[in-house]
Amino acid sequence: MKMTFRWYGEGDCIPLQYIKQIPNMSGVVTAVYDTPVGEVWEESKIARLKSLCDEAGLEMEVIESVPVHEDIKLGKSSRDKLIANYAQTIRNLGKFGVKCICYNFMPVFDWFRTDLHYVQANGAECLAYKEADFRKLDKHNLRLPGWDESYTPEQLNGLLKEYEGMTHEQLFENLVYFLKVILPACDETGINMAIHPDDPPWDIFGLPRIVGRESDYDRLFAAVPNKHNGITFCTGSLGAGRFNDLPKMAAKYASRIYFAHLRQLKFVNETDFYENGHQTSDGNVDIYAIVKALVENGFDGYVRPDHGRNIWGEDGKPGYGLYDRALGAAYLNGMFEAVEKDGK
Ligand code: DNO
Repeated sequence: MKMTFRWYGEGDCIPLQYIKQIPNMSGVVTAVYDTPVGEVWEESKIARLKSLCDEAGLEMEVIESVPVHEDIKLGKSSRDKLIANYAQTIRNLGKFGVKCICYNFMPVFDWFRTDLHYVQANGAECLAYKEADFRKLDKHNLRLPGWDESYTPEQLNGLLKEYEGMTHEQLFENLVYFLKVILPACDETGINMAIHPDDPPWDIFGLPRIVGRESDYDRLFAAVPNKHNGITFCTGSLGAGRFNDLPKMAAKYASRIYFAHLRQLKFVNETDFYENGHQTSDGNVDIYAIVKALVENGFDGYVRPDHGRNIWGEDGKPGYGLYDRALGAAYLNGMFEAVEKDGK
């Protein structure tokens, strides 16, 4: 495995040098952030990012994310041009040594939590989900914590309207259509696509979600068997669904898992949870069993510590501060070393 760390480009307040100082850190997971969704990422922008990483002694082999335009998810006639642009971005990234692209196919919203500043008894701050707070939200007048606030309320309402009546089957067909058109660019460049699960892995605000459980992956790989069609195995997203058996899924799909987001969550009742330190004993996600399942089944992809808490007085981007993610990386490094050595 290669340990990596998410870095939000030049706007990130965490310097690359600090990331490099974390033991066993091979590279960063980053993106071009100033190109509108749907347009081709220019080579000059990718080159700039790459040279910053090179200077810091870090690889740039994983991109998270190249976002998918809503028209592609909606299956509109404008999608062909947008998908061609996406394929061109893949080709451009391939020229700079990128090996894996993380993306998602969630309509309108990306990951979702109801609280970005949940304070734990020990004073640490983290992200949390509370069903009762979720139910209070009015989808037409949303002020959601964390997600991209680039939509005006009018745009958001317009978009939600366009999705009205969209079924899971249609959304799935639109995903398959998208993959079939871009995969030749992956065959050429060797880049693996790694779809991020829906977070949380169920429909929200009446929008269909199609990547959140074992049967979804079975269906996806049956429809698109190409080996470049792979997974970002996000334990926090999949783990929010109590119906998912994560070690089983990790074992079953290990050869398709190109990227693992390892994070912890702790349920406080049937539906509500908060995110916690990475350690298995800190929550409901059995990190040890997942790492073991991955390693024993030949996983050889990228790993990153995911959502950390804000600790030690840090006021970092929620989920993405330095300290707790660095602790997570150290824990995961030890876990992989032990499990890998045991297997030899
Ligand atoms: C949350 C992240 C996601 C992820 C995208 C991938 O912290 O894991 O936002 O980057 O869903 O496209």
